[in-house]
Amino acid sequence: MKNICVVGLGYIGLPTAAVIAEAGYEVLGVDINETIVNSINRGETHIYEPDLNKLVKNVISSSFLSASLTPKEADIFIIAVPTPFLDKNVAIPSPDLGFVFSAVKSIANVIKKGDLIIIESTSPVGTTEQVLEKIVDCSDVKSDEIDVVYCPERVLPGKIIKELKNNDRVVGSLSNKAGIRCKQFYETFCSGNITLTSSRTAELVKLTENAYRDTNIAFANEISMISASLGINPTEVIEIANCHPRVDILKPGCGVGGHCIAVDPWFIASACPNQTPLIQTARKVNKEKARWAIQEIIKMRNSFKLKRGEEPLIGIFGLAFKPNVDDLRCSPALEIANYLDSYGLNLLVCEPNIKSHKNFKCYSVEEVVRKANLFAFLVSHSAFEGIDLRDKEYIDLCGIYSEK
Ligand code: SAJ
Repeated sequence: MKNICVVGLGYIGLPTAAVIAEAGYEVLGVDINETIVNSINRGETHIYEPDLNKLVKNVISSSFLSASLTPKEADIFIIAVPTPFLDKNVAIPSPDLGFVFSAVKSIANVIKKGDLIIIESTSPVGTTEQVLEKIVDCSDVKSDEIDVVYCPERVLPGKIIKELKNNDRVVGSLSNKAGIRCKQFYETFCSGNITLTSSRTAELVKLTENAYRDTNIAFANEISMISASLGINPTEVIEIANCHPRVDILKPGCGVGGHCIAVDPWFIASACPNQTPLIQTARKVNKEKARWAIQEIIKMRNSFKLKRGEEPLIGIFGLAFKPNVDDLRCSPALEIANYLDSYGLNLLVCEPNIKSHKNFKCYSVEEVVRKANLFAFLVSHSAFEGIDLRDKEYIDLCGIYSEK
């Protein structure tokens, strides 16, 4: 049986390492964070993801998975490190491949002839070719002695384990032989179809998937702002429009967050700034949606203050970047709550998926409903479904509570 080394034990790397270990491979997971490495070796997980905890416990106790700060020799290396962008404060941010290249450097002295190196990190077009060059530069192997392929992760947080085992995959390679090798490996733990193509095509495929979703959500967000200014319920508009057999609009929300959909479209735009007006506008519309949400909440508070002559207590439902996760990374809901807090509004925050937050005390649904005067729904967590707010004033920014 082959030895596998997975570099990066975050939201993608750890579940991937655990699923591969469950399939019977001996897996070494590598991370630069000692706390994470130690906790995994105790069979504990540092992220919340359904079924992950139990799986990690099992594969650690059966010794199919172990974690380390340094890589060891292996037959297959999987790179699953973040690819953020460089400078957020420019019109078109460009990708930061720093983590990918330092992962490559960290494995360079253990790579040997015949190894397969798989990049799972979402990457701009041309990365696979650059990774091969880097490996050749900083190791003893020649370019025709190893196989470097791109097989982007496609899993949805909240469903990672299931999707790792079942989703279709795309493998992009620099040679047909490398692609077939990678496909044969994934087929041993993934039941989805595996399509082979060139590395550059696969790189653009992954970015296209996320840019498509961002654009669809931007359209939904634009429709929601149009509906609000016309006094029409956006949820009802989209639900009815989606009854048409060729219309499939996603849900409007308080903005688009996380480390994928809000980042990856820029990897296309920075490569082709003049050919991406739609992709760039979608990003702008989705960013604007959070600012619009802030203004709507402030308007609701101002009219309460005008009517009652007192400062209202505003119940904020949700801080996470999307429904039913505990992940606050790049969360528009958190950004909105932080802004309103610094603006001086009195907030009562409810985020049922986390225990505490450095800026906010987290209250239960019942407490917020009992104490607050006004309510803003930012994230459609299932814990918020069916809350009885009859006769109460609220704003639904995530389509969970809209009356028809
Ligand atoms: N959102 C909406 N309306 C929707 C759907 C999502 O406002 O109808 C918002 C969410 O609230 C969130 C953001 O968009 O703030 C992103 O959430 P998401 O569930 O759309 O996507 P991610 O970022 O969790 O995962 C995406 C997925 N990509 C696609 O569905 C094309 C996933 O399959 C990828 O693996 C992941 O990006 C990634 O890592 O690239």
